[in-house]
Amino acid sequence: MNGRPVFLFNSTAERAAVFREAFARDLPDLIFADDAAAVDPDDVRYLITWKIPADLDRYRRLEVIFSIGAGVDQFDGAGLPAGIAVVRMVEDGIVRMMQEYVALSVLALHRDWPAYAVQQSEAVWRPLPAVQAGARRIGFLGLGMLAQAAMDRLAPFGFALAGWSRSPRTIAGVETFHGAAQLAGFLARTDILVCLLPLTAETRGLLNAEFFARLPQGAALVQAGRGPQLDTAALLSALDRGHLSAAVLDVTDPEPLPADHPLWRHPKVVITPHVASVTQPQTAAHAVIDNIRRHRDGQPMIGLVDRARGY
Ligand code: NDP
Ligand code: OXD
Repeated sequence: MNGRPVFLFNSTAERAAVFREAFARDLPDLIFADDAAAVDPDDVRYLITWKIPADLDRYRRLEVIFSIGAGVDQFDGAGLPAGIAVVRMVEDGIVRMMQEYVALSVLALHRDWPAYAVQQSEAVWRPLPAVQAGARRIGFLGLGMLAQAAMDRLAPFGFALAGWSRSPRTIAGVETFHGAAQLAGFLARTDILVCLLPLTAETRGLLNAEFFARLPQGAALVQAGRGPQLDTAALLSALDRGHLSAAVLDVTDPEPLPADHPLWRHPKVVITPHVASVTQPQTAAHAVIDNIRRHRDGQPMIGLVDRARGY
């Protein structure tokens, strides 16, 4: 132990280069390390990583684990020592990219893009009935950082916006629902459903056959939360019966999706490989440095995870 606290970085070399420079400039008293073997484990106070390393118990004086992403479901929260704070990534780059992805997907579904792609593959020139934005009801599962940011982008189009959360929320211009008792009412008024929920014991498998049955005929799905929230067989059945019209999936279970999976070739499904939103190192380094300063000053960190709640 040499006494100087270490910030241990466990992600790509490209991100490490950006973080190293920012830490040298803004937190010079911390040692920035991206090689775990080169530091004394007793000096490590902060760790940033996507997955928890198998040898975490080496770091007996670790105080904070930062997720390199916005989600923390990849950490086995239950297995972490109680005294360690867990912080998810809250940074402008993630927010901006999710705004783009959700706006792109909702507009594509609103304007029947998947159906026109099928028509194009069959050389069919046939206008479909157009619904005006004010008559299109968009519903968000989750009313957190990303959902609210995405709504900000969609609001100027005039869509009818609603969202469902665990606890009651009041958001200007948004019809809000919460809790299990209000889920059915929320789904019944939703034409395009956007899932931006964290993966927890409560949300795993939530999007199942019974859930889809509560959506109106012809509704569509954007799934940008986590793959295990979705019952894929139930989705395929709802699409094949025509109850759902289309789905845009950024997350699947498993990831990557196996080459022979029926989702890949389904004409009503658009798949992207978990790229809706990606941590941007410049803005992320700034956010982590700000949080370390907060932690040192005894201030609450932005994105601190409630470990009992799971997000
Ligand atoms: P937040 O923690 O800010 O918001 C989560 C929202 O989900 C809150 O509104 C919360 O309710 C709600 N929620 C949680 N559990 C339940 C439940 N059981 N029933 C109803 N509502 C619930 O998260 P973010 O917006 O930052 O991120 C959401 C998720 O997006 C991440 O956890 C991750 O899984 C996913 N993500 C996906 C990415 C991608 O590229 N596809 C990139 C980044 C994130 P309440 O308001 O009451 O707390
Ligand atoms: C994240 C993600 O959680 O990329 O940031 O899914």
